[in-house]
Parts: sequence; C-alpha cells; structure tokens
Amino acid sequence: MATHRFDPNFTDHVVGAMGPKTSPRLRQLMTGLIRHVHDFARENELTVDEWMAGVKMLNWAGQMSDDKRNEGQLVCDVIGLESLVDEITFTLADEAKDAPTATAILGPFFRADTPYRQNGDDIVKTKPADGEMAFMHGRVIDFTTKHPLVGATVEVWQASTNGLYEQQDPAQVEFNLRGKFKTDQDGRYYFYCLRPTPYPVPDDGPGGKLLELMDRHPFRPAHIHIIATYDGYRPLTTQIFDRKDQYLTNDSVFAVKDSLVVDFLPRKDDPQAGLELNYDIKLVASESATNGT
Ligand code: MBD
Ligand code: FE
Repeated sequence: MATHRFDPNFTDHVVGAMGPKTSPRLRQLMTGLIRHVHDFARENELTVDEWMAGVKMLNWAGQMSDDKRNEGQLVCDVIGLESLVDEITFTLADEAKDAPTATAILGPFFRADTPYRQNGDDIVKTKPADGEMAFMHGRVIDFTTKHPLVGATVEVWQASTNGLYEQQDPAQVEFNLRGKFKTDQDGRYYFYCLRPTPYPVPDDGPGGKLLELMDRHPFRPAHIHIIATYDGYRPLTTQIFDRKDQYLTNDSVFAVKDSLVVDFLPRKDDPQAGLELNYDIKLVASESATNGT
C-alpha cells in the first residue's frame, strides 16, 4: 500500500502502459527508472519549478555536448554514476596484488579519432613551460599466462598543466597529449608524456554548476587515461593516478582505485625526461571472462 498521500495507482498505470513488444531488459530498466523517479518526486514533494530546473540542466548539458565534449557524462560523473556503473560492470574480486588491471571510468574527454604514433614518440606536441617530462613504458600481458601480447593497442590521453585537454584549449595543437600505440615484439609500449597534474573539471556547464550547488570542490587527482585492446581479450578502459597527488582520496568523480595508483620515479641519463613510469597492463582473455562460451 502506498505510504504517501498521492494517487496510489499512478505509477503502476505509467509502468503498465508499456506494450508487449518492449524487450524484457528495457521493460525492467524502464520499470525501475519510472518507479524510482516517481518515488523520488513524491518523497521530496518535488515542485514544478524544481523539476523544470532539472530539465533545464539536462537540456543545457545536451546543448553543450558534441564529438569533443560530453557534458551529460560529466553530470553523471559528479554524482558518482559512471563510477558506480563501472564497479557493477567490472566487479573485480578485490585489489589483490595479482589481479587483472582494474577498470576506471572513461570520462567526457575521450576522442574516438586519436592517431596512431610510433613507440618512442613524444605525445607532448605543445609543451607547457611548467611541464615535467616523463617516459612511460610497460608491457601488455595476458593476466593468466603472463605472456606478452604483441601488437596490442594502448591508447592514452591526458590534460596539460593548465588543467585543459587539447579540445578545450585553442593554444594546444590538435591531438596534443593523446596517442595510440601498438606493442612491439616483446609486448612493449613506450612514449614520452607529461607528469599529470591535478585539475578542476570544467565549471562552464551543468556538471560544474551541480558541484557548486552541492558545495563540493571540482578537482580531480592527476591521472592518465588508458584504453588497452587486443583481439580475443576484454577491452580495458582505465586511468592511472600519481601517488603524490593531494586529491587521491577525494576525487570529484570518485574514480580512484588503490591498484591504479602509480609511482613516477627519477630517470637518469635521458635528455628528454627526468621521470619514468613503468606500468604493465594485464588483460583477461574473453573466453575466461565468459567461461568458455
Ligand atoms: C575528466 O578529465 C575525467 O577524466 C573525468 C572522468 C571526468 C571529468 C573530467
Ligand atoms: Fe580526465
């Protein structure tokens, strides 16, 4: 029985309006969404003005999104939804030492058209004066057999020291701080990049506005985004985080996992970089993910 003083049949009526051709999964999701949204509105006695403020925020997010920017995703990120869905989809037993590389959220600044580069290339095409150069390298390996995966794709992207990704910043050349690499005969990838620095998520849209309204800071800990793929293996989307960062325990989008925290170490005798990051990526074969089917 309804515990509220509104029409007790209304939500069932809306759910029941779905026709027989609705797929079972969509029916389940829409039923849950409608019930929760209705309960949310009743429990909070949501007013027309408050609801309309939410609609405006959604529209604002859509209007400022394009192939270079995904504001709807950022709105989800600041309320922890993308991180929660990531956890649900890729439940990894724990943060044991010997686990496959953990996933992390994609975020709103991925670009599908990032170019391939050669191992050893420098992804820093527009170099900020205060940027610290790092040599990032490692292997892509099969988590179970530990064998190197030859010809695996490793895609990376990072923001510059001014807190902006290249598509947010006209002063950076296109695809600055982005690149796709193929692992060599030993399963290795290697390139030069910046030591990442912390930065605020953009505050010019509804994502930033929501943070302000919730009295929360906008900072993300320094990170590098990675997508690693190899035929026959589960694609991996993740981020790695600098252990020295002050925002490690209070990321504005809740994406940090212990196993993704890395150490930048001093690098000697390399005129191109004073820091080095060694990071192996452990992928899981698709078969073992789906139990042989
Ligand atoms: C970012 O750079 C980011 O990686 C995420 C997940 C959300 C907002 C900005
Ligand atoms: Fe990011």
